[in-house]
Amino acid sequence: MLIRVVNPNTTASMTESIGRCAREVAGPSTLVEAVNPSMGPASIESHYEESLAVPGLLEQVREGEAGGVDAFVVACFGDPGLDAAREIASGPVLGIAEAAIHAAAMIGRTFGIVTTLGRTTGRAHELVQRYGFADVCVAVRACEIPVLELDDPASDAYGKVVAECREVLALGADAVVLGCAGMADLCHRLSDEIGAPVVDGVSAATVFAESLVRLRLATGKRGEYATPPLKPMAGLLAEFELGARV
Ligand code: 2AL
Repeated sequence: MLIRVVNPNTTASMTESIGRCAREVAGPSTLVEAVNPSMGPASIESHYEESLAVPGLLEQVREGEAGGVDAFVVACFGDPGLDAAREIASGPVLGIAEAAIHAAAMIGRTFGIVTTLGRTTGRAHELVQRYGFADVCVAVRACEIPVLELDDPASDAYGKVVAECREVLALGADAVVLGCAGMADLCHRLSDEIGAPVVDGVSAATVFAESLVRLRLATGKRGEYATPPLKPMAGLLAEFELGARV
């Protein structure tokens, strides 16, 4: 089975770290390919960047689809372009927020989210609502560290994320959801430190995607997620015309 994990930002070191986390949980007969787009923002922490990350994500989904990928993971906590990716993929496409939120709700009565910048908390609330877990999510907290500084020791990301995880637990959460793909490698250490389950969406989405393929469940293509109609695309987006060269 081939799972393509797409980091929708263009930072290759983050893609490598995401790939390591996904491979750690994938089964022995699953091949995980971690990729990022050729175009787009270096990290995604605003609506502008989220929107501009979507063409590059779709480029990677189209390419993967042509290459026989069985399932895709969108490895950014805003789940950018998830619906659009489902329209052009035949297999399952899972977002990491979607996967983490569902996993957290299965292991706790309540959960909280710890994310990067405060400005991304609105999107996290919106996704919790979309997936139907608004009553289960007790808090969305930000550690105020930009995505690309998470792995800089000078940022003390680990200490700040631990502090926010503890706040979330103090507010009554049974589990903590990590609100950024760049936090994936902190997951087990954090869980040991705070004494509560910490859910990383990259690994949750990888295992869920794998399970759906094994269950022979794919994206329903009869309605909203049907392949979009063919039509001309102008200007910089001309290559995104469906039927055009991938
Ligand atoms: C993210 C993420 O997962 N990747 C990225 O570039 N930005 N999420 C976030 N909350 O900042």
